[in-house]
Amino acid sequence: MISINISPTIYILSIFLLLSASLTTSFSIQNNFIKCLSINSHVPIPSTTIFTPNNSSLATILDSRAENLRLTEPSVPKPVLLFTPLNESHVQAAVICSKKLGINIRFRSGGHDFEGLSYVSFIEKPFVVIDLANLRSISVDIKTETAWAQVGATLGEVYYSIAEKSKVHGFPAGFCPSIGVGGHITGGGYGSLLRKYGLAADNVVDALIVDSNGRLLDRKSMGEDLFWAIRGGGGGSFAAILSWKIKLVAVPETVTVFTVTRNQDTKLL
Ligand SMILES: Cc1cc2nc3c(=O)[nH]c(=O)nc-3n(C[C@H](O)[C@H](O)[C@H](O)COP(=O)(O)OP(=O)(O)OC[C@H]3O[C@@H](n4cnc5c(N)ncnc54)[C@H](O)[C@@H]3O)c2cc1C
Ligand SMILES: *[C@@H]1O[C@H](CO)[C@@H](O)[C@H](O)[C@H]1NC(C)=O
Ligand SMILES: *[C@@H]1O[C@H](CO)[C@@H](O)[C@H](O)[C@H]1NC(C)=O
Ligand SMILES: CC(=O)N[C@H]1CO[C@H](CO)[C@@H](O)[C@@H]1O
Repeated sequence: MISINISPTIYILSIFLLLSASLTTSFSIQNNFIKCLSINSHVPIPSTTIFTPNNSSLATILDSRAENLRLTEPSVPKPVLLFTPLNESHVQAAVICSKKLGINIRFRSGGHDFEGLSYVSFIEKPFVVIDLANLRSISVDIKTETAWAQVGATLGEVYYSIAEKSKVHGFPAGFCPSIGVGGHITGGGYGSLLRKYGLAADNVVDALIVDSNGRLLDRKSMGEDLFWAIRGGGGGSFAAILSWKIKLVAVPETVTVFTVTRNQDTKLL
């Protein structure tokens, strides 16, 4: 029998050293990422867009668009950094830096992912969350019956912007107004206009993306294969989407909405 005696002092000391080593590592990951961002972005990065565990507001902003509350529990892995880009160039820099530094990256648009894939990573650590909520402008052009919607816009904001310009145009997408157009269209997107017009992804005519090399591409420069894949292949799989160009569809000026509730005893005629 071999027995190893470790004195409590050494034991406590080594735990302390281990802990402080891992803290130092995570601080240096953050510092390296922040440094790398500023080197690789063409547009200055305001300090108000970067949140680390040093910022007391990290948890607030992280949880603010986390639709699945079970995934906001303290036991669930947290990002080492959350970045809220204001410009396309910021997203390009984030992709380049996460690749360069070997950090996992999660993109979040509306945060409605049921499994929290946009703000939690169970497999690879450390990870950063790129929250695209600030990229949410929408421009509707009734003449060409199209609109550009940045990914941080919600479905409700898209529907509202269209309705402001026309009472006879709409867009076939999901029911819940707080869903982000970013994640929604990457996975298809079905709603009440499904039967007549198909999925949201069927009604996309162009997109602006950042590919895994940090290049900013549109439909023409990405090519038809990638353009096909991003419309249904699932979020976070092929590229970071920055905005979608959507085709508006015709809707009647007046619609009637009603809910039929029925139970086992209701007779359907
Ligand atoms: C209450 C509720 C109601 C819903 N109703 C409907 C419905 O009526 N019809 C329907 O079809 N679906 C519905 N859904 C499902 C919803 O469409 C999907 O969960 C969708 O992926 C959410 O998009 P998001 O941007 O809000 O989510 P997020 O959580 O931000 O993202 C979802 C996924 O896409 C990735 N992603 C996000 N943004 C980008 C981006 N810019 N580029 C690349 N990848 C990105 C994320 O990393 C994640 O993997 C509903 C979900 C909820 C919670
Ligand atoms: C966070 O705070 C610690 C301790 O004050 C510091 O060493 C570290 O550099 C800070 N991290 C960042 C990213 O500024
Ligand atoms: C990003 O910055 C470029 C260059 O300054 C500018 O042309 C572009 O409009 C900006 N994009 C957004 C979304 O603000
Ligand atoms: C919003 C905010 O205060 N962000 C700061 C969080 O902390 C990092 C590093 O500690 C700063 O660079 C950010 O400016």
